[in-house]
Amino acid sequence: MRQNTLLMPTLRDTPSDTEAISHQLLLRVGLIRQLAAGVYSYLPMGWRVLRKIENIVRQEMERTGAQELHLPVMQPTELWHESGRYADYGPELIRLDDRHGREFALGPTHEEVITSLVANDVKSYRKLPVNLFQIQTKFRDERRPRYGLLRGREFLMKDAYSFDIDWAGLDVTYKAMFEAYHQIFSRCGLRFTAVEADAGTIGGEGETHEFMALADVGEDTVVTCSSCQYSANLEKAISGSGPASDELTPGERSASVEKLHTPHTKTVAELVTLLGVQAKDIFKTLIYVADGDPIAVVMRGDHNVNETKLLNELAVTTLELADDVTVMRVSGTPHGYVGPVGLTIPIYMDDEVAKRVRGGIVGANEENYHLRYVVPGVHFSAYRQGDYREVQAGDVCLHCGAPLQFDRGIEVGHVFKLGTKYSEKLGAKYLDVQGKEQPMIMGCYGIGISRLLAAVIEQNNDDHGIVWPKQLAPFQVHIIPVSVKDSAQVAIAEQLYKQMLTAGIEVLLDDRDERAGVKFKDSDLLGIPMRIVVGKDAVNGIVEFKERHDEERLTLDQETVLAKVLALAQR
Ligand code: 9G3
Repeated sequence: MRQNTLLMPTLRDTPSDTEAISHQLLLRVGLIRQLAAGVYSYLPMGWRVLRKIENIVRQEMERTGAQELHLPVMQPTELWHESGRYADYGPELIRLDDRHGREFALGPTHEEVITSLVANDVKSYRKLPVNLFQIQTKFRDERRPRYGLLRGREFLMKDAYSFDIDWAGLDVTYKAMFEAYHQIFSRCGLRFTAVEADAGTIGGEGETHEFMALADVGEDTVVTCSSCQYSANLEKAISGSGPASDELTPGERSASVEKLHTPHTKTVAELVTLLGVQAKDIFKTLIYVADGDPIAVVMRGDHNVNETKLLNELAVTTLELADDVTVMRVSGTPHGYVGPVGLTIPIYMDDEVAKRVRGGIVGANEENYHLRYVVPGVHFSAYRQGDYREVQAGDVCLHCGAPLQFDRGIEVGHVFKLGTKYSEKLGAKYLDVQGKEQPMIMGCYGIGISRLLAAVIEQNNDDHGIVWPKQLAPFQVHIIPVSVKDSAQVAIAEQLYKQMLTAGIEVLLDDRDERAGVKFKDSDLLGIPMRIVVGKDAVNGIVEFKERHDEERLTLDQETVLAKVLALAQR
């Protein structure tokens, strides 16, 4: 391709109000332009890379036997009423009325559409399993689109939906997708990890995994064991805690609760200072409102509530910390002095509290007072006990005891075992070999294509611009004649250009009448893996060769540089 007419408007400076490096570079290199918040145009070079990613995804999906199809963006909202999800997403689900007043949603995902399609056209076990995928624009009206392509309101997703006759079949399909995802992200040159994840509102009875691209800008926290394979999203992560404290002596068990005057001591830290105790000897009580009902969570003072775990335990849709009025109403006490003893609302006690058989310090449900030697199960009883704790630095792996490490991750893929959640609601049934009607067992598998483009840039850049993994670079070679007014330079550049085109190399020729400095800066920004500079030595048939990822510059004659490019391009 000749660069003179290429629409690639590079920017010298970092655009304002951009925090993510990928957002800055996508704009500076001229790969995207913003049309509206969270809504982007892909310029030729951006679209060229996106299509390379899509093709890798297509190849690996089709290798598993999945079939590509293409579903509408406009979805009749009747389907969302049928699946029962219409109200789940509120303003995030973009809706419109057509000219006849019929309501449509702009598809944020396609479970309802694909399941109703399969329900109508697949009836027999002989036609299963089937795995259907598309690469389609999705719409989600995020309240706060941010970080460019990392969180947009209109974005490109590969979404696949599998239909099996039973769970064993789904396990086979899920495993095939899992392996295909490893292939896809590896071929994209991404550093990633697959983590156990929380199914969230998508529901479904089975396991789910997320594929996380490791990057500091990532909104997710990935917990990984430093020695065994354990890896989980923090939302779901579990860990080994310290040893259970030993049994109480009879004397200790009979020790009665002691009331402590603790004026103006509302936080764990203040209690630790006032009483000279450790945070783990304190049991803090947090009041939440779950689907409108108040509940209490009792947690060790040095631990934090994992609200995703709590949501799953409660099986509610809304959960938030109670406001002061509610705290006063349910405990008769202001913040900071609430405790479990005498509470009438259901108490959810974390496992780590139950292990503190020697008892702990709790709010006395009286302002400026706490209680000491309160033993779980003796002085208060829990409505439910479980793991509601957020794993934290210093915890050890539950499986092998090694220390856990914490990384930031960008979710670029998410695979789910759905079971019959949609096939029941939308009537996707098949006749089994006995002629009996059975619900299909489903799975769904997403990859954020446009988000993946940004994640690759997050992981592959330096001070001068993008350093593409060679499989994704918009071109393999960049030929730069220093001056298009120098006929010797132009002649060599044109010759090399034609030789590479003939050899099937993807080559970009910078034929612009621009200063050398501008050409080199733009070349560094765009990050093509190999660069050939045709300068003053052109008269002797000598050019300069440099790879984008290192500083070494070679001066080579024409045939040597061609041979080198061909050799590197094949690898
Ligand atoms: C909505 C809106 C936003 C959503 C959803 C529905 C996320 C929604 C979860 C999924 C699950 C999988 C198939 C590909 C892989 C992910 N955000 N999810 O269902 F109406 Cl507004 O999309 N879908």
